Amino acid sequence: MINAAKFLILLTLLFALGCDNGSSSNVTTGDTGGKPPGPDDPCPSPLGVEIQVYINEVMVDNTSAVPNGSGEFYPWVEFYNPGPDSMELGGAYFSDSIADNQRWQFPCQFPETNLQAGEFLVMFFGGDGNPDDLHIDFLPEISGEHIYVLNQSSDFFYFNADLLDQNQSTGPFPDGGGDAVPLSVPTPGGPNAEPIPPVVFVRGDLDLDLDVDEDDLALLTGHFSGSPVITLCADRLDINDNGEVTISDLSYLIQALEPNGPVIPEPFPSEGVDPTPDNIDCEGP
Ligand SMILES: [Ca+2]
Ligand SMILES: [Ca+2]
Ligand SMILES: [Ca+2]
Ligand SMILES: [Ca+2]
Repeated sequence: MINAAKFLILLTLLFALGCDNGSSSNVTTGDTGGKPPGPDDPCPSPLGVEIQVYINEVMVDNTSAVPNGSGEFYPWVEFYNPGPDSMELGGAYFSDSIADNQRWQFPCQFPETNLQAGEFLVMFFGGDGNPDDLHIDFLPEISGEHIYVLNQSSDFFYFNADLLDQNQSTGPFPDGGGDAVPLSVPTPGGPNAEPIPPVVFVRGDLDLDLDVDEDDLALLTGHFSGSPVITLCADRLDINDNGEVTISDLSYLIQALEPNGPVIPEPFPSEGVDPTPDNIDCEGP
């Protein structure tokens, strides 16, 4: 019995050690083409617990907002060390894929990757694979839902690029680990600005009287026959909330105004925000 218990303890210890080494040795081996892991690795990947740094702000469609050192416009991501200790990102991985979370590794020879407590680091995408260049060596998708991964699992950053306009960034407010929301102004290298306040509207209310009736139907009919309704919040016209303004919205509104017709999707009948992401702008009345 005693021997069996010792054996079990040994097995448990071996398993724990194996797991501990496994995450880092696999990383090293995979990255160096089979070179044995160990202290010889000039740029070892840090363990997850060693990196307490947030992915803090992201701009994927940077056409004119933030130039890089060469005056070019590439997507960028901001990292933030909330402290109290300094953090070294050299050797850590960054990726836009959970399945492939080692897409790019921070180089080790740059003093910039050592973040003091409270410090921000802005990294541009679009590197050319040159390890002497402090650029992320891939380009991110600029539409759809995404999750970014730091150091394989140290931090995850989820955002929906479809909610962002060109030159608009997303991140938590205040800085740190909260949900990413579209921010009122990009702040690369500094504390995040306040979120853009959500725009409220009534779906189907085209004449802005907070009611949906035959007057709005007349306007929507005109919209599809040569008298377009001009509104910054085109979400009002997406009566069936399918993410596009088409003639089907007109037939939906006609039916919705009939007795026992279909109900117009929210926000209706009261003002509210569009609950479903889409590419339609809604920035004001
Ligand atoms: Ca910022
Ligand atoms: Ca109305
Ligand atoms: Ca529609
Ligand atoms: Ca919508």
